[in-house]
Amino acid sequence: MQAELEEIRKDAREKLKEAKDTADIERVRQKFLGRKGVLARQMKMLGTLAPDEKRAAGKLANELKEKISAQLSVRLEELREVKSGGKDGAPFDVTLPGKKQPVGKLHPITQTIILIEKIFGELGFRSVRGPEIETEFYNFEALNTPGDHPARDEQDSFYIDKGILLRTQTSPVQIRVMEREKPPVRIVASGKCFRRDATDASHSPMFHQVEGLLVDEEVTFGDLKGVLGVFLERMFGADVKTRFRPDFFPFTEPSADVSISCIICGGKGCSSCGGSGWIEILGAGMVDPEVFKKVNYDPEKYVGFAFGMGVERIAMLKYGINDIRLFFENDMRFLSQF
Ligand code: 2U9
Repeated sequence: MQAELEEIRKDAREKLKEAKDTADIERVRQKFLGRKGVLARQMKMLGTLAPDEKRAAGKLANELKEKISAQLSVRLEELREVKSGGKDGAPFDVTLPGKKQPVGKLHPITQTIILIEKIFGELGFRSVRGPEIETEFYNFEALNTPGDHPARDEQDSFYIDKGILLRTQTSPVQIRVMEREKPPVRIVASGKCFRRDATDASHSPMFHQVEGLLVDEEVTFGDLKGVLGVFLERMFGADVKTRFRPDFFPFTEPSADVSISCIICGGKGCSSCGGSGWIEILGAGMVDPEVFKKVNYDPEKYVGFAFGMGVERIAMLKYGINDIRLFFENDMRFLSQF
């Protein structure tokens, strides 16, 4: 009997070692400890033994039963740990170092547009968007740019069909708003614009603009200077000086080219500002009465000012970027810095 119990002990240990999952363990339990199992059979046979032998073998059989039962529990625990990956029963090992998840961000151009819109929002301007595919009427004619104007040259624009093109500026959005709404109007229109420019460090055939328009009664050039002065100070710092010089745009009269004192040298003159101490940053002017006529606004009653800026240029100056192409190459080493 002793020899048989020893055989059973070895066999149980072997089978438990081989067990791969809880189902295997249950099978081992049934085989050795079950009601019709190997040990139960041995217990039954005890009755056939002499009293002394019976006592000794009974003791051994009971000890073996407890031993196998304990080994079953240990093996079950081992298998649970392998499956869960951790000793504490969690679905993963909480002691392992975590994997860093890459967090998405807004593109620096989008961030810049949002910042510009926020500043003008605080000055009472509402943000508007419009179609990127436009008609010649909205993109040119309504903006006092007739068919023989140099800006209408097909070379400068991407035409989709006769009279249909990718917008070259965001101004058609303001025309659409004026057609829909009566003054007072106080809006900033932002988004993608397209021109047939060869790509280099400062040009891209796709770029972004933010343009503003304010129409009301008794608006002056002084109001325009005040609004742009506040914007440029908030964008580039309280120390920045602004300079307005005469310029020409078909849709504004008079028009101005607006510069800020160089943010690199403070106005002394350096390589960034070409030695002049000034950096051209946006264009502006009083809305040409011809534009008001196109949208049925009374040019005798209403006055307005408008301004426009290239977002890439603003972002390049603000963040010290020297090549516009960096914005559109989708290199994470560049983008993740913003
Ligand atoms: C309406 C009437 C007038 C928008 C204006 C500018 C001056 C200007 C350029 C800056 C750099 C375009 O991206 S850029 O090349 N823009 O200088 N834009 S006034 O004037 C308008 C707009 C809408 C109805």
